Amino acid sequence: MVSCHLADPKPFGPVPTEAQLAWQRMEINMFCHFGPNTFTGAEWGSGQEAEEVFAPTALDCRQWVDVAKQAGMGGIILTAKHHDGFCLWPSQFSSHTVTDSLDVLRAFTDACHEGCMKAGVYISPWDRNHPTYGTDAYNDLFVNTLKEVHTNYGPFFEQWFDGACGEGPNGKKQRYEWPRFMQTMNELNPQAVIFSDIGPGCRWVGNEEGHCGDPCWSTLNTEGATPSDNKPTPSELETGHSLSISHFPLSSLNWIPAEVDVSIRPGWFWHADEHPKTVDELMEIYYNSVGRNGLLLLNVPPDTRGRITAEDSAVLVAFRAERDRIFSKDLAQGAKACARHRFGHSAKNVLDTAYHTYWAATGKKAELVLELDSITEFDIIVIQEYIPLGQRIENVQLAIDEGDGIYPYTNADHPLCTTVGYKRIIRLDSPLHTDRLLFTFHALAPPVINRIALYSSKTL
Ligand code: FUL
Repeated sequence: MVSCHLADPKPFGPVPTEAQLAWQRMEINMFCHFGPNTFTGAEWGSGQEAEEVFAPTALDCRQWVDVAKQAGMGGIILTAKHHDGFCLWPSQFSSHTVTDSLDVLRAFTDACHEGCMKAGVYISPWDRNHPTYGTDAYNDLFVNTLKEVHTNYGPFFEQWFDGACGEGPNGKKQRYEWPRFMQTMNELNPQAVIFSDIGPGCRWVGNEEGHCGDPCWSTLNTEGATPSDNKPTPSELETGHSLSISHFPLSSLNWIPAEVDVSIRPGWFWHADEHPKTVDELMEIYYNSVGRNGLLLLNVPPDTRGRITAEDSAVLVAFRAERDRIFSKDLAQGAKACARHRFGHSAKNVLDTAYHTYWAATGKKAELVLELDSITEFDIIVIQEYIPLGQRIENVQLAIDEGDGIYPYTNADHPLCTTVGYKRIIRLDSPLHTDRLLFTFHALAPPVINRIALYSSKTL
């Protein structure tokens, strides 16, 4: 990754693996819920649907890839098996599947491969169809299913383990053998980021409304927890656990960043009478997920043809255009950045766009001044911590030059923002006009920052 020299700061606390870092930098991915529910109007199929119900009339996974690309997404995760147990590939371990000639998972992975799109897979442990569900034999079956999918269709960049655990056809709940499932995944594809309510690759954000908590730490205590039992509460999943407020020893915290799964429509599956969210709603979700240190996994369900609707793709294209409009011109470019204290890596590094260059401060309270060429109007500030060295910042304060001196813009009770992490996008209540900004960072360890940028939400 980065070459080390003597003045490199040491990592602080848990840090991401290379796969987790690459995952976080994807920022927005697409989720595709597709299966018998697409045709029956259900959200949770009973598992008793006839296989023939699943009959897309014009399946086109290349179109999903094209739409995802136009929306600026780098990965798509397909529900290869939802709770109804129906497999979108002809599995040898189930009779509730597509036919050989309608291998959707193959069409999906081929289209992703051709289109340089990363493919991910959702395989629900809860299975309302399989006769063995609720017995020990089901755990063996589930391990075999993972092996079948990852060996024949992989590699996948992400494996999604849904946390739902309901009853099977025999009226029994399954006791999932999580350590075995995770071990199997490690053997099959150690690079895959594994999603479950508690990771280990990434965690559920605790809600399905499209927002992280504030703060949102990528660190989480999972001691004694499994994805089904003794888990942190939804509000703990929203905020994560910080070293400062937690009573946990450092060793019990792990790097498990938040993934914000939310649907573009009211349901996860396509339903004829539902419509997508507006661009403004999607922007709000973007600010509250990617802008708060999360990864946005936006569900865009294909319809009964097996295509993403024109209505959904139009909103996605407009959503991308709006992000491009605001974030293509960094008003801090050409500015000077200076800091009295630095640990080898100078403050000017916060202004370049290279990921692995950063300013390393020397104290837990650190100041950085940004001097702009001229008085500039902006209403959005983006800050990125260099997370390969850990998440350190607890809050940020801002003071600005008002022409006759520098005055605080925020105070201790209302900081500019709480923790930063991979990316923090701060929207100001009203535009600021200034040519000098003084940032004060309060951190658990000397902050390491790789980017500060300024934007205007107005059309310039
Ligand atoms: C939930 C499931 O029960 C929903 O059907 C959906 O798949 C969502 C992403 O996760 O736990």
